[in-house]
Amino acid sequence: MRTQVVIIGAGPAGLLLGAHLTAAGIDNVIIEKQSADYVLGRIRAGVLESGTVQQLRGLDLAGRIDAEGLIHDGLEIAFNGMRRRIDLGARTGGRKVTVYGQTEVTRDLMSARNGSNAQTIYEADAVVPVDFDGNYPKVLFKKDGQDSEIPCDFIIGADGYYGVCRASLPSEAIQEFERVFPFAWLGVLADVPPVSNELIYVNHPRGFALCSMRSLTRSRYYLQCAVDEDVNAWSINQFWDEVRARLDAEAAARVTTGTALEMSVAPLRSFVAEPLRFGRMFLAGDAGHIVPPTGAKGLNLAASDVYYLAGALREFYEEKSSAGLDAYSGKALARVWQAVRFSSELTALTHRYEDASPFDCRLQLAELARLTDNPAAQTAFAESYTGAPY
Ligand code: FAS
Ligand code: PHB
Repeated sequence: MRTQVVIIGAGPAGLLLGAHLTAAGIDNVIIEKQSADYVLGRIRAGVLESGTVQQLRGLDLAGRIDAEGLIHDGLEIAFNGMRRRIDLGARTGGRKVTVYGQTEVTRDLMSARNGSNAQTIYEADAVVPVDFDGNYPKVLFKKDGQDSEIPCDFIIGADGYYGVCRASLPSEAIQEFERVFPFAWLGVLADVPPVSNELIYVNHPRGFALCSMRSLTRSRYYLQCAVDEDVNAWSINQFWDEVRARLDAEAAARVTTGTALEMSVAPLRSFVAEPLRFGRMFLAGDAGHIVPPTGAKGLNLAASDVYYLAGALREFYEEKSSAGLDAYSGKALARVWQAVRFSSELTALTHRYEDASPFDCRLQLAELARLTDNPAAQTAFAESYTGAPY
């Protein structure tokens, strides 16, 4: 079997790129180490930038988003016992975000791919990209115990932070930048109505909290916790009590409790690998960068990487030009670093640090007051949160 592009990883980055390439008539195979059900079982992002939605719409894959997604043109930031709204639409000339779970995006992309003749190999073992520094790359893997290989023109590493592609590189070929935050997020997904019709980001002396949602009947909550928090040490009632403890009285009174569909701890880190291209192998999405989820950027960065890469591959095959491929890494990284900056800033502003002095805490509150009072600060925040145009 030979193909033009092998994509390693069937998460949102891999599936979205596969959809673009299939639509452009570029032959591609996706190789995934887990099962499709396992990939769908991961509960992750919830907020889509308009660029991400527009890509799906351009691929005729936005039917469910248009029917079920929630358009948000504002959010609230709670601190010092009050809640202040930032009008995202008013500050950006109408840019909004769509609340629609990553799981549903993945489901829509998987369903479209299943309906096409594009091949996806799930539960592949020992996946290894080789010879990508030459002109004849290929991907080796085992399937049902059988050794296989797929020669191709290009390999795309869409295999996430713990994937094999970045790990296959010689250390001298890549520079890594990382900041691990001294806390994590304890997340709960529950079939209860959200506490508000918009997201609430909370800076509280007990720690950060985020009140989000997947629909008007399904909520997603996060609490700042220790990096080594034991998720099994929490009962769902203790979780709801802590959510209410970190909200103002009016919001706390509106929290609807229920059983957890999912409860998990996610670490927070910023990570960037440079460059994102190695001969005929390219990294996209979490394989190349990680942001703390505070800014709701992880999934959206995967989408912008894919947008650039899909355009470059179309240009290569249709116009025989490598200009887009040569420019990909620089272009993607410029956007990545802006998202890292914004996500790191918002994390520092909304989370409580054990070693913070009373002075530091007052400074945080002063910055939050400026952010929610000052039109220029609100505009800068809203432009970053809704996502700059590609
Ligand atoms: P993914 O990690 O989603 O997908 C990579 C795929 O590659 C996986 O299916 C994996 O099984 C596969 N793979 C790995 N190694 C392989 C190998 N050797 N061979 C073949 N396949 C291989 N972002 C937000 O915006 N908001 C959030 O709240 C949020 N919460 C998150 C919580 C957690 C626990 C994590 C880990 C991430 C979270 N993110 C969040 C970020 C997340 O949404 C990512 O940005 C998004 O999944 C990126 O998609 P991919 O780049 O496709 O990577
Ligand atoms: C989510 O709903 O999972 C979510 C929303 C906003 C964030 C992070 C996560 O900043």
